[in-house]
Amino acid sequence: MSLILDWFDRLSERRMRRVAQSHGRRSLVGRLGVALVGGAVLPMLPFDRSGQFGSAQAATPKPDPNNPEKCEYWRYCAFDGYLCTCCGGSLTQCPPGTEASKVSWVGTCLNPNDNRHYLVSYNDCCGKSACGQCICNNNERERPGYRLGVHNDINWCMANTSPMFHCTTSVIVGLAS
Ligand code: ABN
Repeated sequence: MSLILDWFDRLSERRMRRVAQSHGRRSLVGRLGVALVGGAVLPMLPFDRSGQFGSAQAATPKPDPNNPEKCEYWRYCAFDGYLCTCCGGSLTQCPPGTEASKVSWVGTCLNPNDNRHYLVSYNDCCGKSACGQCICNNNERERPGYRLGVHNDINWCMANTSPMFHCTTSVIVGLAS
């Protein structure tokens, strides 16, 4: 009988110690210590301050500034309309059946290939309904209507025989001074 009681005593003691270890004062102090040290060390660890995560950067390809069929093309910095390069025309030529607007607006765009600024004339192409392909709206140095020559948000076909707007070309006028 005493053997069984001894065994029961030891078992109870072991259990009680285990409970005391995980819920007692010492364990609380231990956990607090871990939290304090962790809180102090964590901000010292090196981390990416660039604002962009590596994986996100890898997943998003950089826009190509040299593709005239994309809105990111460098000459389109103050463009507003449909790219004529997507509408049967080119960077500088209106599509067949349309004619260049008699008036236009200008933008000043940085060419990343030679790091120089160029004056770009944006001419709407007139005479057909809206092309509807490759819409593009960039507004670098663009100004409201009271600075008409650098305002892009109106139909520049207004002075043509047909005021119908189709798409827009981007012609280099020269180096910006
Ligand atoms: N300059 C392009 C355009 C045409 C019609 C309406 C808004 C903008």
